[in-house]
Amino acid sequence: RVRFPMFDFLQVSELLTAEEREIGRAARKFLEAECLPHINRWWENAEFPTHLIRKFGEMGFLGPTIPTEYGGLGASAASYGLVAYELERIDSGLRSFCSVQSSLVMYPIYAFGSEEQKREYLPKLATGEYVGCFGLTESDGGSDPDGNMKTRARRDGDFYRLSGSKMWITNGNLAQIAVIWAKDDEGVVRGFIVPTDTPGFKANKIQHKISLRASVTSELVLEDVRVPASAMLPGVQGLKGPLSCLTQARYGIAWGALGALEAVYTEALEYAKSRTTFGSSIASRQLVQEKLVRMASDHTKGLLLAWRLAQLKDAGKLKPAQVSLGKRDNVRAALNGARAAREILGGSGITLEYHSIRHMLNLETVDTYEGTHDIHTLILGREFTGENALGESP
Ligand code: TGC
Ligand code: FAD
Repeated sequence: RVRFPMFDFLQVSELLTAEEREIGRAARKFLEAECLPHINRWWENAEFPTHLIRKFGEMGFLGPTIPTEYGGLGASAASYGLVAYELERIDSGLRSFCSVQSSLVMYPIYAFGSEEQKREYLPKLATGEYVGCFGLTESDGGSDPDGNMKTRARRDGDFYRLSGSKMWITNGNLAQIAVIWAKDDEGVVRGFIVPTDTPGFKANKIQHKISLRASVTSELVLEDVRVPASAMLPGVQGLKGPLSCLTQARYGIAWGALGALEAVYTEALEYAKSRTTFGSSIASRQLVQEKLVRMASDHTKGLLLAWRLAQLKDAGKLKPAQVSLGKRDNVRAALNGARAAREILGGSGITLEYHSIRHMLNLETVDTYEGTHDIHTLILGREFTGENALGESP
């Protein structure tokens, strides 16, 4: 049996189907050829490889779980997870691009859109002809999207007029369409598909990031943006609309972070074996081995967790709090692993000759977006105790 080539101490690959392993293997081959040799330069220059968007579509990275009739692969949850894993093994920014497109733009259109919206947008998003972005967060505080949502959608005959602004929006300056969450005249959260060339819509690229540099992040400004009422997603209302999308993306991140952890573990292990101090390799030192064992152990447990989430997801039994556990713990394990790998690399670890510090800096964002580490702690605290320590939204 051909094993999927990820670091896999407990042979989780044996739990995958042949098709899932093949999807993972193909993704790794493509990304090692097309992205790995260039990623440090793209990151240093704050460039996203826009020339690869169509190829991501051809590879099935955009909406893999969306049914084939709408342009997706109709693939399993584990396949989607493995694609996220392989993308983030190269860079969290590449995974972010695909997470937003698949989970935050294609998913809400598929789950909550009209048949017309699905037919109009999903095939174009699947090929990469269209890029989408997802506007939930506002500048006053992303952790409480309901309490802090000032963007309004006012009904005007057969139209809505959207006014407000969104902050920290991945793909904002690349997008042809934005899924914008706004409160209607009754104060109910609704989702709108907004073409970004609509008059009054503006995207301003956020500069000077020292994390997720190979990803485009933007502020969106909506000044009386007029869209037909048919641009509204009819199938959902309230905060559970955007939060359901986040559950999809957080699930992918639980897998993706392990790709970054594999990358830094492998780099640190190879470096440790080849570096000699005081007459022998640093890999022979107990302090270095402790760091490597912690990384490998966290990866092993995280992979079992991610695989179990995939099973529950395909069975339709996955609960949001279970996804919070995967996102919270796997991302923090990867961030701690990247810090340890950077330390094992010594002075060399602070340069872009190696990959660990780039992963480490990226993972600071991943630990923050899609619900911060502490917000997921409080979601889990609420689940386990029945007590809400998040505080009430006004
Ligand atoms: P709460 O009362 O908990 O829930 C309101 C309604 O929503 C339902 N719900 C969920 N549904 C699906 N999935 C989830 N994860 C859900 N969580 C809650 C809930 O059942 C309820 O439904 P109903 O029918 O009773 O109305 O609302 P709350 O205001 O107390 O929520 C608090 C909290 C912390 C859970 C929530 O606001 C939260 O998750 N905050 C963090 C915000 C966040 O993660 N933002 C991410 C923005 S997007 C992003 O970061 C993209 S990065 C992309 C990339 O580049 O990869
Ligand atoms: P705040 O909510 O202001 O939180 C600040 C601190 O307070 C955090 O440490 C938090 O854990 C803590 N805190 C907050 N509330 C509590 C509480 N009740 N108890 C204890 N501690 C608390 N958003 C989108 O909508 N779409 C995107 O595409 C997108 N992409 C992003 C890309 C990047 C690079 C970044 C950095 C962010 C992106 N985000 C996006 C926004 C992201 O989801 C938010 O940054 C995140 O939800 C946190 O919101 P905040 O930054 O406003 O921090």
